[in-house]
Amino acid sequence: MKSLNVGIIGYQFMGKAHSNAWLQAPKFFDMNVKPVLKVACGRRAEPLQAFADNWGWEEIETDWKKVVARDDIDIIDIAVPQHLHYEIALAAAKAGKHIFLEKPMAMTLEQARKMAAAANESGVTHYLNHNYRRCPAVRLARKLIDDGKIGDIYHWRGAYLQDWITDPDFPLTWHLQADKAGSGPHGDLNSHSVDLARYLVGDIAKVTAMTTRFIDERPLPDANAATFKGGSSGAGMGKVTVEDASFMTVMFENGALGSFEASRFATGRKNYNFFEIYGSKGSLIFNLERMNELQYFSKDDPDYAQGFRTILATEPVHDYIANWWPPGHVIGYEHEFVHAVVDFMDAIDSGKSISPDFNDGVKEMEILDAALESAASGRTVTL
Ligand code: SOE
Repeated sequence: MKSLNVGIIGYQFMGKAHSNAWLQAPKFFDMNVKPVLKVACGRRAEPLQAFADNWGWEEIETDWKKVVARDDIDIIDIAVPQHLHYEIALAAAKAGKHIFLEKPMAMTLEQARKMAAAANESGVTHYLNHNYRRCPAVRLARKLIDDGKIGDIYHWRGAYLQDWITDPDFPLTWHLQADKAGSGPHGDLNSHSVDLARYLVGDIAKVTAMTTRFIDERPLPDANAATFKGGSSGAGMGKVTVEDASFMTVMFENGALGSFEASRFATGRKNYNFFEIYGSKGSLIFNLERMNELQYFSKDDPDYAQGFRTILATEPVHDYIANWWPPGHVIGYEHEFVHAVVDFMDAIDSGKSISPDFNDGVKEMEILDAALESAASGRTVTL
């Protein structure tokens, strides 16, 4: 059995989700090439060693450049905040390493374009981890669209809503600092919705957007503050330099009209990645908080029996499910990352590309940047 050595850079939330995926993938899926959890990389050796011990990474390293330079490393998994993506991805591409990159792709469109150029030129497999594309219920939505069951698509209504920073005492973590995150929920969450919309509806031609911020200053964070969890250092306050909410409307190239809402102030919404698609023959509704279900309305049903039905996408016929549990034994958020690892390793083995890749990431960044340009100018931006 061929194996490839993975070096992961980052050991917080995404480092854990990725480690679980590297571990579980060969346990549940037949893979021609298996990942080896070779080296984990992060700045602080003590928590990094605990992370490596917990997940089974063979070694630790505190200098990512040394990981990228190693001849025995085949894959670089970039699971750190986006301000570090550009430098690491360029170095990994130059070193001929396959790249598994967390979203959002980069801090700027210019960085994204250079990353894609380097990855394309180096011939490595490059993947941008929009995990929700690999949720079986989302794949079912794509199948219904491809099978013509939805017909011509008129509308996309997307929303990615969370509420983990509504407390003014939640600290100023890196997510709230433009020099670390680039933007707030726009880049963090709308990036997911834009990727799903591109996957299910198509590319976008025009964008209009507005953004706002509700809380301008927050307590400075302690060393343990991270995504969804905050601890204040007590060293005073700092300015929030990203938006707290971003709403945009788009015209797709195929004529459909779409709306996107991204907010971390949607009180009561925990990880509400939601979309509705309305077409000439049917409609679809997906809600990540009920991620095993897809609601489907079909005009093909007899007129006395039309209505939104809820399909439980946990049958062996649904993508990936046959490798997990019997029908109805639902799956979770982490399974999407396992599916991404399976498809990524298959792409490396077969030499085929995997979607979304860095080229998709550039298109996504063009849309996200156009939205911020529109929010600044008050005008619609044509891509
Ligand atoms: C925080 O908003 C976050 O962790 C995102 O960064 C992830 O991409 C999303 O899957 C869950 O929420």
